[in-house]
Amino acid sequence: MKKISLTQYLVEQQREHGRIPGQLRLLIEVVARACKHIAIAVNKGELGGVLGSAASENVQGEVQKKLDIISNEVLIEANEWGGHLAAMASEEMDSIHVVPNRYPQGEYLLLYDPLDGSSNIDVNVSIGTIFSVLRKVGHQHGVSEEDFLQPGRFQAAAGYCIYGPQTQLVLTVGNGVAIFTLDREMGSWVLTAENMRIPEDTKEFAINMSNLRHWAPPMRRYIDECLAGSPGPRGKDFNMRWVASMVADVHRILCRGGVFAYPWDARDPDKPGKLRLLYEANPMAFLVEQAGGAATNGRQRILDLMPGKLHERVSVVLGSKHEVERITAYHLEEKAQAAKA
Ligand code: AHM
Ligand code: MG
Repeated sequence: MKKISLTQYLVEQQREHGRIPGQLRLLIEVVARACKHIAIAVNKGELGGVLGSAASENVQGEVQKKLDIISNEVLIEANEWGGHLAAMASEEMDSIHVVPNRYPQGEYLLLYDPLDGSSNIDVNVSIGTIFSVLRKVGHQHGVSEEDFLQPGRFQAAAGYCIYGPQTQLVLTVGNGVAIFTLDREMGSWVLTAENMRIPEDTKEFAINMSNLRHWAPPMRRYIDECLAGSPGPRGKDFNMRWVASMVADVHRILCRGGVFAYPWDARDPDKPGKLRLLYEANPMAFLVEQAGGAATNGRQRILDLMPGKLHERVSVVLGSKHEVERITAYHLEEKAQAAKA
């Protein structure tokens, strides 16, 4: 079998579909290279002294792991000198990181969660890097946080790297979803799957069930109906999986279908959800839609949401289309009933 490298894939996407201008290709290749570095650190684990917590918190008050910080730095160092970026934003940084004056500024913005699935780092369970690429649309000089506040449908590219039994890069540039597997001996990314399709129906859901008592009634209704199995209203038995690394749960859904939800819950009613719109929900929603699935916040398409701030959180329901539509319909029914009452 002829091996197609990431570079060849990107060159061909540009040639055939005009989708990847030079700066975007460089950006994707640089992110992919940074992910190789992160993969090496992740693989070394205790041998590299990278496990455990750092003595710091991020802007959202979450304790940072050493690998969160290392991964964030690897992505900054890899990306700031190439001339393809104007600025970066990360789950692990309080504010945006503008490309320093000593380097040329490009037209793209890179957003990322450097190491998603932090709670799994120290227990050797799959984790990942999630990224999203926007174009800087304003023509004003300089770059500000407002430039990042664009609905996800404007993403030029998105993807994630999963550090699991295999290290894989999953990418969309708006023309389907492709998977590249890291060939460690060669040090290169090799195309191993293309045109990923998420089945529209599924019997598998992914949700943190321990939060059930805190969910809103539509979410509980959906899960109760799944749990009722074949004698229940759905007429079929469901299976449950929850890795607690979004990359791993989304990856499974991309490969064999399923529905993932991290809904609003009543413990912190003012917080719309746990996951971040710009670093997690948008890139994953873009990938899932490109593979024929759907992604909503329970009421609206994720990719249409207008972010109000950089670290905005959101409820997430994504995966097999018909299940996402069902969960969304349950939420909209409740909203309509509340409006009538
Ligand atoms: P993180 O970015 O701090 O790792 O948090 C995001 C992660 C997701 O990967 C995962 O879906 C979720 O948090 C798991 O949350 P929980 O531990 O509540 O099940
Ligand atoms: Mg995360």
